[in-house]
Amino acid sequence: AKKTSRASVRSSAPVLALTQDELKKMVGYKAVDDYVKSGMVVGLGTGSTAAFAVERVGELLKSGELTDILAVPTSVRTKEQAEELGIPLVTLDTHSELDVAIDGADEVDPNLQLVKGGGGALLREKLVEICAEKFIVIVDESKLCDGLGPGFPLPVEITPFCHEHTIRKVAALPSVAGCKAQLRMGSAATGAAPDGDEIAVTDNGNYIVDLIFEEPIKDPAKAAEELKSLCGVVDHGLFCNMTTAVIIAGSDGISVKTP
Ligand code: ABF
Repeated sequence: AKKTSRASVRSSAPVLALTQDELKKMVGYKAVDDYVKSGMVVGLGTGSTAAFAVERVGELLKSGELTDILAVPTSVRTKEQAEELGIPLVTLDTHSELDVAIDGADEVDPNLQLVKGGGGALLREKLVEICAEKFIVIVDESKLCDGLGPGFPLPVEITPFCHEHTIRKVAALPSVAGCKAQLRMGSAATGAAPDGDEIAVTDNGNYIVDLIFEEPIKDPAKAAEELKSLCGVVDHGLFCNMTTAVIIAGSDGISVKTP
C-alpha cells in the first residue's frame, strides 16, 4: 500500500465521494497523526475504524517517524494486528498510565457519551481507556445520534453463571425500562449467528446481552450506574464522561468535537 506522509492527511477537503472505509481510514490516521508522539504509551482500540489507527501506528513506527511507542491492545484481535505490524505491546499490569487511547464507537450522542461494544470488546476497551490521559474517539458520521439507544443495541457483558437470571435482572432495571434484552449468539465480535447458534463468548470468557431500545435512554449516566452495580454484570457499553475528543469523518470533511 502507498505510504501517506503525516502532512498529507488534511482535514479541510470535502470527502463526498469516499466510501465508508475510506472515511474510517481518514479518522484513524488523523487521530494517530494528531495525538500520538514518540515515547508515548498508547491504547489501541478494536473494530474496523480503530484498525486503521493501529495500521497507522505500525506504518509510522516502520518509517521511523514514531519511535519508542508502547501500546496496550483492547482485544485479542487488536493484539494480533499490532503484533503483525511489529508494534511493541505491554499490558496495564506494567503500564497503567497511558498518554492516549484511540478507539471507535457504535453511537455518539450530542454530549459525547458513547455506546461501545458492538464488537464485543467493551470490557477491555473500558479498562484501557479509563487509564488514558486522552481518549480519542474516531467515527464516521453515521455513528452520530440525538440520543443513545434506538440506533444501536447497548451491550452488557455478564458472567455465564446464571446468565438467564442476570438477563432478567438487567431488563428489570428502571433506567433501561422497556428495552428488549437479547443474549448475543454466534461471534461476540459481530453478533452474527452461524449454524449451531452457540452463545457468543468474549475474550474474557463472558457472555453479552444486547439491550434493544425503541426510545432513547433518558439518563445514560444513571443507566451506567445501575448496570454496573448489578451483581452478574461485569461491565457495559455506556462510556460516559470519558471522551477527550471525537474525530468525525463526513461528507463535509473531518470535524472534531470536544466536550
Ligand atoms: C469498537 O469497535 C467498539 O467499541 C465498537 O463496538 C466498534 C466500532 O466498530 P467499527 O469501527 O467497526 O464500526 O470501537
